[in-house]
Amino acid sequence: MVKKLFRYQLPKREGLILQWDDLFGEIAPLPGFSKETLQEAEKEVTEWILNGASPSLPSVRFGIASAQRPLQSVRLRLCSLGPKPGFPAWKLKLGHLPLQEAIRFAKEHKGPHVRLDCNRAWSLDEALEFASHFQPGDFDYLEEPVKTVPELREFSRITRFPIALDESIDTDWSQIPSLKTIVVKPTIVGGAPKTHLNLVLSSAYESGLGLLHIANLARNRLPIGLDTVFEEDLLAHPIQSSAGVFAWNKEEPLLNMDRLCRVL
Ligand code: OSB
Ligand code: MG
Repeated sequence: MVKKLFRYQLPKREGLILQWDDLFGEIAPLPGFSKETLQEAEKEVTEWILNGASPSLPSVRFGIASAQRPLQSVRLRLCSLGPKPGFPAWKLKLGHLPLQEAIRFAKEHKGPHVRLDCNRAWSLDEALEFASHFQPGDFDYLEEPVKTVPELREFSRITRFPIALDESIDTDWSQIPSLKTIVVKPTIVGGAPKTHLNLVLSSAYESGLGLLHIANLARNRLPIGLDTVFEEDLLAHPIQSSAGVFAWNKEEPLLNMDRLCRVL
């Protein structure tokens, strides 16, 4: 049982690659979203390799589980980041826009295939003002409109807008009456939970290796949130993500090993 640890640095991302015999997993906490830092993750996976200490950090649990699963070829419906013709679903990021611009942008692109994401940017009043311009059926769902869970419960109760949880996944789901979808980032939460609600798997800007492991976890036909493929990547055979499809054919070798720097 050979275990090796590598570091990678891409123009827009850094992380760790764990090799276990001939399988690979990615450990790449995302600053601002993960509770752990890359340094903490490296320390924990190193202790797991050297002493078998059981891992607790989400990114480390996802990476170790990944390094025990052979990757399969995938072909999945893909949700685009931004309005892109031909994709079966669109994610529109609203949180960085002034409220009136967010309303204008959402009016321009409304439709049952449109997922809105605010990343908890709004106050309850701002979210209610936004909702007053729309009907609950105008979009697939609204992800994380407000800053706190009590505000989210109020927003859901008042507007009945279909809601998706992402950052607030650890709350009591039964408190959100119009909850429709759970967005799961395996790097952030450690794996994919079981639920009867709609489960949408999503990237935390992993390299292609992490994206493929997430794609391999998909168990439904909902367009997957993996429209974050880097131009410069670790995969020897790139992911084809165009025309609304995320596709990859299993071929050796898996990785460009010269992009990795061994640390253990
Ligand atoms: O807000 O859901 C987010 C990626 C990294 C960090 C946060 C988010 C995202 C994405 C990924 O939106 C793409 C997607 O989920 O469709
Ligand atoms: Mg989100």
